[in-house]
Amino acid sequence: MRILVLGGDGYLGWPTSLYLSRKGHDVGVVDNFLRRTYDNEMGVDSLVPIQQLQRRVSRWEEISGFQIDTFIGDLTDAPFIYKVIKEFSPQAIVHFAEQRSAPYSMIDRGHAVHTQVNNVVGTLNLLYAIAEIDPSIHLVKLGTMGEYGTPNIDIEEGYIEITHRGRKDILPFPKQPGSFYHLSKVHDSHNIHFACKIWGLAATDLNQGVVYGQETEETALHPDLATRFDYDAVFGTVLNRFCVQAAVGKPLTIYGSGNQTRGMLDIRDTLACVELAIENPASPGEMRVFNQFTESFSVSELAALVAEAAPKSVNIDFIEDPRVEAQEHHYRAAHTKLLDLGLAPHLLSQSLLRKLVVLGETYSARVNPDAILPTVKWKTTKSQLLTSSLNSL
Ligand code: NAD
Ligand code: USQ
Repeated sequence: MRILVLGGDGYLGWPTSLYLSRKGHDVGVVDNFLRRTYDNEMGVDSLVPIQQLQRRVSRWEEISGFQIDTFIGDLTDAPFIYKVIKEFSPQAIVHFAEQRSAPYSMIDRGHAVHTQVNNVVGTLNLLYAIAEIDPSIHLVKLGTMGEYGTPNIDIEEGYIEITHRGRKDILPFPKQPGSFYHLSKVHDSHNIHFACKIWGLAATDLNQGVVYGQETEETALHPDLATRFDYDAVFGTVLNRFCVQAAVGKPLTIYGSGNQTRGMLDIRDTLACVELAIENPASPGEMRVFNQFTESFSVSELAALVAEAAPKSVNIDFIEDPRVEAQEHHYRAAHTKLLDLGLAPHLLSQSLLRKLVVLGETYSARVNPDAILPTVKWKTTKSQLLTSSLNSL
């Protein structure tokens, strides 16, 4: 198939592009290197050195013999994305290309606005481009489990059957996201749902949990093919951070009680899930939702597992939660649809955790110790709010 991967220079987009290319698909990568500019803004860098996109692609072509087309530009630039879709003529589009950090979106007004404009406008441009150029293109969109929040009932896959005052309907599952980033995903989901309804588009919304890991079969073929690995408090995700903290002898940073529970998955399963969604497309007019995670853990459970895997002794610190989030909550989320399509999960293992700690040790000289503790707080003070609103005048 001809598959366009939006955000194909990122943590997940790059290994997905290689994986699909190796499977014999014609892959095109779109990216505007926004993620690399956030590194400059935040004064951090991927733990593992990564090559520029053109270097990565030429190394891949040399090793695999498969070609990957690249298109450098911004999804919020409508003429750009129209041109790419006309030129590449994809049958499926995998959309990873968003600002994906919750803390980044909560820095201040400007970062919240940037996140929502980048994500919501980019996706809206894409929906129009698909509808106007070729409505048969299957859109596979990366959403997030965080769209649901932590309701006191079991979470379903996208939709819930509700009986109200004697009448029954199947409705989108209620959304209670926990950051302006997670909210941008909810806005996207609504826009995609509506576009499927009015234009007959076919879309799969992959409500993905927190991803961990760094290596895939393809990225392991050469150091130039490595994907990024973030450990800092803004872009690093919880388990990846804990492994690097253990590697450099810093205490593991549990926010609050540590009883917050999240759905998680191995990076290799992200690739497999995307492939399953592409191979089994949604029908015209359908917006399907798959909950894309394989296991759930509380933050404290993750810290204990990392401490057990680390070769040296590890301290665990309970620090004040910089976020506003439920720490004691019910968490049981359905995730059977991808398993039904044949997903064979890589469950979290001590051997993988050890490998990630060793990765942290290998690149410990690249760790910026000032980037480990969280600095972004969800609760904005009155004076900050005033400055923010004045800035917008
Ligand atoms: P990432 O930031 O590493 O990759 C995103 C890529 O998209 C970057 O290369 C960035 O430059 C590009 N991009 C962003 N905005 C763009 C725009 N307007 N035009 C063109 N390119 C743009 O993020 P990731 O961790 O690879 O996540 C990919 C997707 O998966 C995101 O949508 C994210 O919300 C979702 N997701 C990630 C995780 C996770 O744990 N990493 C979990 C659940 C969902
Ligand atoms: N946490 C800690 N200590 C840390 C880091 C995080 O206790 O050092 C806690 C957080 O408070 C939170 C949980 O761990 O309760 C998860 O935090 P995270 O930073 O790993 O994940 P999150 O902010 O939710 O975002 C990440 C990705 C995002 C994706 C989301 C999936 O950055 O793109 O959408 O995971 S989900 O969580 O299912 O919404």
